[in-house]
Amino acid sequence: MRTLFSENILSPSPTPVPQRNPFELHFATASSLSHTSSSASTQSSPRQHDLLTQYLQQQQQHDESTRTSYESSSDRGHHVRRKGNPKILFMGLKKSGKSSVQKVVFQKLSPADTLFLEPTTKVEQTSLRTFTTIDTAEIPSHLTLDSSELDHQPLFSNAGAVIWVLDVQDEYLASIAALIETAVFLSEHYPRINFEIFIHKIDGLSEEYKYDTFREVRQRVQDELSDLGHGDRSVSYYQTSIFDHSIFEAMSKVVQKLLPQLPAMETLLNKLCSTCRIQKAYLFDVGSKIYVATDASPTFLRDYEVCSDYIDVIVDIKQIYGWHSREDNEEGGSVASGDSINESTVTLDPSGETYVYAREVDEHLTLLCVMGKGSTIRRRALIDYNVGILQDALLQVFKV
Ligand SMILES: Nc1nc2c(ncn2[C@@H]2O[C@H](COP(=O)(O)OP(=O)(O)OP(=O)(O)O)[C@@H](O)[C@H]2O)c(=O)[nH]1
Ligand SMILES: [Mg+2]
Repeated sequence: MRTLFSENILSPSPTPVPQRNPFELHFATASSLSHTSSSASTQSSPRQHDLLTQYLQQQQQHDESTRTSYESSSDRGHHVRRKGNPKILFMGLKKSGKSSVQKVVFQKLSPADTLFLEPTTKVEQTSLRTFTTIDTAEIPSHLTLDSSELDHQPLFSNAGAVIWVLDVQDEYLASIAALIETAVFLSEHYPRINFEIFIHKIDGLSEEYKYDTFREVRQRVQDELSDLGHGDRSVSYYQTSIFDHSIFEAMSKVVQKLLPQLPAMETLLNKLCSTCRIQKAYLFDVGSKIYVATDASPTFLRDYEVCSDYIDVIVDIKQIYGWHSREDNEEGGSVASGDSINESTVTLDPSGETYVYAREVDEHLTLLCVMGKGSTIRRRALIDYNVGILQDALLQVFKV
């Protein structure tokens, strides 16, 4: 399995410091482990832990030293590190779908039930406790930016992203005019806020019309921003619908840009994928089904869909039966709860060579790996062990 990008591209530094691969450490001792069962995955020697800690410290120092050059050289908005929780503001015209998006993604409302949502009349703020706390706020369409009722400072000063929800099933030229006003306002007053456009309700369009609409909206926005002297404003576009996986994928990408832990998580997943020949790895937030990080190999919607459906199955089974921790299983043994391994696999083809491997990292995060051909059962002990190392590293990343 090869990764798409070299480490040099992933790293913002022009001369990246060579990094030790934490997953290679145990291969030296792999022969002694290959006969052990998956329980080996949470046991590692103090020396390995030391090396892993060393690796993480190097990573943090490296991140610190490159932060300044990265931010100044990149487009405004991308991967800007912020203190505090990610905060996302939803804006858009009336009935464009702002409340629906939030409720479907973060509150598990069924898409069909969004029909009965009441119109939003005042700024509604919500705080969601997932793997981290995500703050969201919906700004009702009647509160324009020049309205005296709208107090910008508390809303925008600590926001990470503004999502403009544009309803493509409606006359969208008025929405484009309003979003340009917002983009210009943000450029002038809050240039560090990411501006994201959800070209929303695409479920009602034919394939061909979907693409044409996407292209037209993007072209108009870019032209108008250039005419107003804000052509360098970085704007991201997503085609979304609450009736399929597209809304979760788009929201994943928006949230990822606000996570200071993203570079560390991506590096760890890349190393894991290249070492264990994993086709694609996702780190999912189970509650919302958004993925908080993935490796650098190309993302296919199908992989994401399979993993996302698998998360549903895991959650359902968990709700019915619960997880049996080793603590429950071992008679009288006092095993720390962190030592229990919650993992499962589902096979995608009759040969059993292609399968999805799931492993719970903590109560919120689950790692899902799409295993390609060649990941036979004989490699499972190594994969389990590697994933155990990754799990420890991720827990440290979130602790820092
Ligand atoms: N077809 C389709 N309809 C959607 C989608 N998202 C939302 N809707 C519908 O759009 C309507 C308006 O949704 P809301 O979420 O209330 O929109 P809003 O922007 O919050 O509306 P206000 O708060 O009144 O400004 C509802 O009937 C939803 O069912 C979508 O992706 N596809
Ligand atoms: Mg609303």
